[in-house]
Amino acid sequence: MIWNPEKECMDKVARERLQFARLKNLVEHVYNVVPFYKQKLDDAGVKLSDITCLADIAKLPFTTKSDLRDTYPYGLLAVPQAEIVEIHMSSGTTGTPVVDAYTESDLNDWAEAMARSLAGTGACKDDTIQNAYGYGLFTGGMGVHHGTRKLGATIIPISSGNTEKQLTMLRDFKSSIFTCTPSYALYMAERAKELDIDLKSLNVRAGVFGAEPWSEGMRQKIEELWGIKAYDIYGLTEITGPGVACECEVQKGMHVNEDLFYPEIINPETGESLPDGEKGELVFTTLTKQGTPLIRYRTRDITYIINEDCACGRTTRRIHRLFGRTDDMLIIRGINVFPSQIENALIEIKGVEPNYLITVDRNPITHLDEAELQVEVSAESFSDETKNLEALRSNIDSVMKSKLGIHLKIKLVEPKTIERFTGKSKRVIDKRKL
Ligand code: DLL
Repeated sequence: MIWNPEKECMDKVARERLQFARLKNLVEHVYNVVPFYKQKLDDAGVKLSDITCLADIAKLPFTTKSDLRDTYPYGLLAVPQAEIVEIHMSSGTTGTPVVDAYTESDLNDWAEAMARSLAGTGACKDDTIQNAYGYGLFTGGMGVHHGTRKLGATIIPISSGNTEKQLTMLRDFKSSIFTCTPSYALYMAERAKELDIDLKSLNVRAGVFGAEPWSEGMRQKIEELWGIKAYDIYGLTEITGPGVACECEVQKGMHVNEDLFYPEIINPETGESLPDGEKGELVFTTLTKQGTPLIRYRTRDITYIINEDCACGRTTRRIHRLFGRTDDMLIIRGINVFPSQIENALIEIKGVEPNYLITVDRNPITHLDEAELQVEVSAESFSDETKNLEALRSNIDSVMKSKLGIHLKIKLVEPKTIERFTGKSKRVIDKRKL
C-alpha cells in the first residue's frame, strides 16, 4: 500500500522544486539561528545567494560526526529548547554519543516516514506489529512505535530480548509483522527450533529488519526459516532514526523519503559529488527538520542511488542495500574487507552457520596483519568425523581467499559458541594499534 501517494508518487520535477524550496529555507534559517552553521558557511565562503538551484547543494560544506560530537549535547539546536519534545542518542561506542532532538513537527515527520515505510512492506490498520527493536535512546523502538501509531495498526512494544516471551506473544497475539535486527531474527529462529516451535505455523507474514548491514543471502535464510518476506529498512539517529529509506514489496532497493531527507553520493576520499548509479558515501540533508537540522551529513555508509522507475509506482529514488561503512572496512595487509562480504560468503557454504567473529592483529615480529576468522559449525556437521571437519575448514579457507582476495586463518568452533545479539551484532575485534 502507498501511504502518501501525493508525496511518494510525486512528479520528479515537482519534487525537486519542493526540495529546493525546503533547502533554501533550511540554509537561511540555520545560518541565522545556529552559530555553528554561520561559522561553517562563512569559513567555506558560501553566501545564501549562492544557492540558486538544487545542484548548488554541492557548494555547501559537509557536517560530520565529529561536528556533532564537538557540539554535544545541544550545540546544533535550531529552535528554543522549550520546543524539544523527545531526545534520542546513538549508542556512541566510539566516543561521545550524538544527539537528535525532535520538535512535535519532527516527530510527526518521523512517524510519517515510518508509516510510509511500514505500509510499503504491506502493513495496514489490521496488522499487529510486534516491535523487537530496543526501546530507549536507540531510535529503533520508538521509530517503529510512532510509525505504527500513525498507520493505525496495533503495536506490541515488547522491545528487544526475552526471546521465549517474543515467541509466546507472536503466537498468542497472532502478530503479523515482526521488527528487529536481522541478526536477532536469525537467533529467534534458532531458539524457536530448540523449543520445537515452527515459525511457519505462526501468523507472521513480514519482517522489517535493519540497523545493521546484512546480505541478500541472509535475507533468503531468514525468509526460509520464518516463512515470511523480509524487508530492509534504513535510518540513522543523526537524520531521524529508521524510516529514512525502506524497501517496498518489489524489494529492489530502499525508497528514500526524499521530500524529507535529501540524499547524495560522494567520493569518500575527495568529497566530490557522484552521479546516481555510482557507489560511494551516502550524504543526507534534512529538509524539514526543526530541532537538529543537518546539512550534507556524511553518514559513512556505502551504497549507490537507483534513479529508475519502480514497479510499485513510487517515484522516489532508491538506495541499494548497504555495502558497509567506510569506518567498518578493515584494511588487512592492504586489502579492503567488509564484514558483510564474509557473511555473504559464509551463507553459501554448507555445514556452517552465518555466525562468525573476525579478529585482526599485527604480528610483533613480522609487522604483518594477521586475521583469524572463527566460524560456527552447524550441529549436523559437528557430529561428523574429524576429516570432514578438516575438509570444511579448507573449503572455507579457499572460498574466503577467492571472495576476499586474502588468506584468513580459519578456526571452526562448536555450535552456539559465538555470542548472539538481540540488537546490533558485533563481529569484528581489531587489536591493531594503528
Ligand atoms: O540503526 C536506526 C535504525 C533502527 C535503522 C532500526 C533501521 C532499523 P543508529 O543506531 O544511529 O540508527 O545506526 C545507524 O546503522 O549509519 C548504518 O551504518 C547502520 N544501518 C542502519 N540501517 C541499516 C541497514 C539506527 N538497513 C547506522 N543496512 C547507519 C545496513 C544499516 N546498515
